[in-house]
Amino acid sequence: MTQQNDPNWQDDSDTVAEQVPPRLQKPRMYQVVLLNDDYTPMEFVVELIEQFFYKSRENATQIMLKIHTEGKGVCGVYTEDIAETKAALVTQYAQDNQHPLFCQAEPANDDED
Ligand code: TYC
Repeated sequence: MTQQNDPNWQDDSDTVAEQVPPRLQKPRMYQVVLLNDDYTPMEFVVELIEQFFYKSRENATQIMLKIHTEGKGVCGVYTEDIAETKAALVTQYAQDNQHPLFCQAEPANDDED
């Protein structure tokens, strides 16, 4: 049947597709945290933060000192998969170098420091 003799044919050439708002949510973010210990050398921690978290020497030193004095410190915030992978890689790297340094990923809490 052609459009000329189809009784149900409608010209929709000027119809605008309805805009449906995308139902997307921001991914939950995870912070990668280093924990203090009494044995891992400060220099090792600073270099590790520079290498794994792409921080400047100055920023890495500040983060290391915060961990040393407060017990733990955030090195970076990522989506869950990346944060978990980074934490595992950092802990493994420390173990490979015979240091007890521990790194973990935890949900980032907006109202927490
Ligand atoms: N407390 C360690 C020292 O005095 C240094 C240190 C800093 C260790 C940060 C771990 O995540 C850490 N040598």
